[in-house]
Amino acid sequence: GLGDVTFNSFMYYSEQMAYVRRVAEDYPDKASVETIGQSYEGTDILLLKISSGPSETSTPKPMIFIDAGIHCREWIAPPVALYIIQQLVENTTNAALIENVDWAIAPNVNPDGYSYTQTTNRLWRKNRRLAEGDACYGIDLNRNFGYMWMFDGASNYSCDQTYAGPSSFSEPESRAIRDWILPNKDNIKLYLTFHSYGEMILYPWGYAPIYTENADDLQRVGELAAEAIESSSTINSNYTVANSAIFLYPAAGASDDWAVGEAEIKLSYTVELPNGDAPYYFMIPARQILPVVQETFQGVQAFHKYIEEE
Ligand code: ING
Ligand code: ZN
Repeated sequence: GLGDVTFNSFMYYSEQMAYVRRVAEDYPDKASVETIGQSYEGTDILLLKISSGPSETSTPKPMIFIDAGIHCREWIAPPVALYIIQQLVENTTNAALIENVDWAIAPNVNPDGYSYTQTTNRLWRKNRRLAEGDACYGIDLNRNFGYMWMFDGASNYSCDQTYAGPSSFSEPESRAIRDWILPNKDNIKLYLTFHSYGEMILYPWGYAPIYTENADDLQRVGELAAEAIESSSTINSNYTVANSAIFLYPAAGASDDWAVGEAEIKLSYTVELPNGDAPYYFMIPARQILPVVQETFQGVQAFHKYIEEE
């Protein structure tokens, strides 16, 4: 029915958001929904805030921020975010996970693109805006964030998959993330953005093959999450934890770089979830949703454990 979540099939955007709204309605003492912006086509982008209540000390609770769906063809990412919501809010055996840590989860931040992948082009990556004077539709939201924008690994040509847009934060979808994080940045201790594919936990910098000063921490904490995923995996997942520019390729304007460089969130990762079997890499079959969301939640719990104990 309306407001149900399923991990046996891929949901429509409207169904995903109906679930988010239903959770907020059913659990008003620990979940609240916020509209963080509108997509270019005018669809609300929602975030679910999960909190068991205000801190009882003078320091506010640490917060974990999660987004998914920046790249709309990476269909496995929004279910991972929705499963985290379900487990944190609806599974009372997980009450400890929201006791001392707040969560902010935006499960699908590119609704226009997501709808387009369902109706027209399954492999669309970008958003769906045609910027003034451009030949082609779509800005790569993961090249549009405003830290070292266009430095490397991003295109200024609109028809390219990695088109960074006419300027940094030219897109309402990337602005929505920015504008929610900035006022909350002092509380946010971990930024996670879910993508696919490749089974990688990547950390900044992405704009150039340079390590941050806390790269050892990023590597170590990432490995804790990778181990938690792998040891619970029923699909033989095998994660690599690495600096994204060194291990993968340089790419400026990604959200994880911005989270560190501008929002000063020390721990920031792009999680590249598992793929479907060749040649359907982005087109992961629906039967793989449940094993992926379950094992990924183990990794999220490892991240949470580190944040709580820090
Ligand atoms: N991969 C990422 C991309 O945006 C990435 C890789 C991660 C680049 C972090 C830069 C920083 O290209 C996918 N699959 O989207
Ligand atoms: Zn991606």
